[in-house]
Amino acid sequence: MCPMRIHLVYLDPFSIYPPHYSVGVGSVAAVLKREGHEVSLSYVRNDRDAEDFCRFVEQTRPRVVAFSSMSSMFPWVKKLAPMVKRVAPGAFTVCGGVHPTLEPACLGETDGLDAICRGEGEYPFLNLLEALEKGQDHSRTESFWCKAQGEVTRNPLGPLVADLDELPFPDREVFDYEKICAPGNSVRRCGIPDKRAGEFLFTRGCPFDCAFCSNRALRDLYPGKYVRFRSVDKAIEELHSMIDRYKLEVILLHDDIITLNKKWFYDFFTRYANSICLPFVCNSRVGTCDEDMMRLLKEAGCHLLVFGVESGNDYIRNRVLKKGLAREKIIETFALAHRHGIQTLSQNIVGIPGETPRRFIDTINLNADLEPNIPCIGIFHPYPGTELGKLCVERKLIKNDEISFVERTDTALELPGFRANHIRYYHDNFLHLVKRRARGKTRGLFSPERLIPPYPIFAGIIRRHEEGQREASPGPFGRTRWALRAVLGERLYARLRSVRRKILRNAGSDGT
Ligand code: B12
Ligand code: SF4
Repeated sequence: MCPMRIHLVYLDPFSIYPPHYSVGVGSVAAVLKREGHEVSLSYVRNDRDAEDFCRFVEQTRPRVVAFSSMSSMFPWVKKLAPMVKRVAPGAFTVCGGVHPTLEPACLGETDGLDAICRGEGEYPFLNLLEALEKGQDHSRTESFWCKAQGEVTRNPLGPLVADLDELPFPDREVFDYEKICAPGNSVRRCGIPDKRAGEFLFTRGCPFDCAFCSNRALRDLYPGKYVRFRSVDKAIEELHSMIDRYKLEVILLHDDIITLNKKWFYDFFTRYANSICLPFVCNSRVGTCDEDMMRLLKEAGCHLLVFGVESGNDYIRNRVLKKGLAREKIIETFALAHRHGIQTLSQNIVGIPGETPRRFIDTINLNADLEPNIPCIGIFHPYPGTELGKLCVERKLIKNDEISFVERTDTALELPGFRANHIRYYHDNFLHLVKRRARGKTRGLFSPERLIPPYPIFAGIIRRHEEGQREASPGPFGRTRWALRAVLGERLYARLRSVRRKILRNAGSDGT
């Protein structure tokens, strides 16, 4: 095949993350490069990047402009695809990634977009390029939906890559990886931000059925074996070569559940402990990691272990989210990690369909019991194709269907039992509420239960009071001063003090 010029676009507008790497895009780039294609990439975070990208396309005229998009980024594909057609009318435009995979109808709604790729894109994309290059009918390529004169041709999904080892290592150069792995630029708040960190992913797919997660929806698309692993040999080889090349000091393992397959786990981490032993961060799942595994994780250098707790309310966690986790097992697993000296991060969600403030208090309480080193929270988002995403559409709970950058930091739903401003309140104050509950403050005016509506309107006051109390000088006067400051707010309090000072000055005291 003749080499073609392909320009990839990684969309990351308004992201909460610093610039990062995508293993999926890197893998597509590596396969294209192996076939001799010339591959470049624009990393688009804002309007200025978008302008630079358009200028680049106008000047270099690539044969194909290929976007990668999750759901929240798709509005940017809608914005950029017509711009590409304006500056380089001959370019073929295509989009792959989770969003077009689970919401393929987006092709018909997007001007200037010629095709979408559903599912794994490495080999299907090569097939499409071959058809384009030979002038054949590309619209029949497996895994693609193609659009011409408003007509959409829908093709079935091609097979999954059965043996991940046949794929080259994901390409990092195309992403300017030197910059991405630089100290201070770590995607996870893993507590070691001043080191050079590298991201890896050795497995694909997850066998669990969580109703909020795209993984389950992706698995449903493919019959047969969906969960696959790279061989331990290849995984270790990739680690060694990237550690040498980029002088990595911390490893971020993005695999959904690194403890999923015991045999793979023991092989991999025994070799990791013996030959690499750099501190690493990884994801696990409660119920897949026993005492021996925890010991090996520690020996190998595990710095932070991430678990999805999602909700402390049993009904929400197991009936709505279908997480399938017993409360006792969660507590046991966190305690086990802490006993082995491994730090933990708990991932939680607020604003779930069926949730109420009262139910959410259980999440605060459970996190206080777990004492994770990092309690994290995101606002529920109804991702397309997921069980809960579909339920939200059916029940007309979605008030903001243009998914935007506020995803996970604001709610897209209108829930009957949980007002949007309360969801935001609990999201913004989660850490504080968990810490307070963990300090044993279970009663009194400022206990989390008290914050059930309408109390969140006092959130600012309560928070100021809490923070102030810690700094307050002991004794009843110190506390009263802080309580006053909390209730009045900084400005009014300062004014009151200056008036008091004036009065005292007039009376001959220094007024401190
Ligand atoms: C690692 C990871 C991250 C990392 C790295 C991001 C990345 N782009 O890889 C970090 C932590 C930075 C991250 C951030 C976010 N993530 Co994330 N992440 C994942 C995770 C766990 C693995 C992704 C992965 O590497 N998969 C394996 C690779 C091989 O698959 P892939 O990336 O989909 O790529 C393949 C195909 O999609 C396709 N393809 C992809 N692009 C293209 C382009 C073309 C042209 C073609 C032809 C094909 C193609 O071919 C690839 C190779 O086979 C997934 C869950 C999962 N298991 O998939 C969630 C997941 C993808 N993330 C998700 C979300 C929501 C986010 C955030 C939006 C969260 C937030 N609010 O900040 C951000 C968005 C960042 C961004 N700009 O895209 C959701 C997406 C749901 C959705 N429908 O949009 C997922 C599915 C998790 C979930 N909740 O269900 N994430
Ligand atoms: S939330 Fe975790 S365990 Fe559940 S399906 Fe998604 S990746 Fe698997």
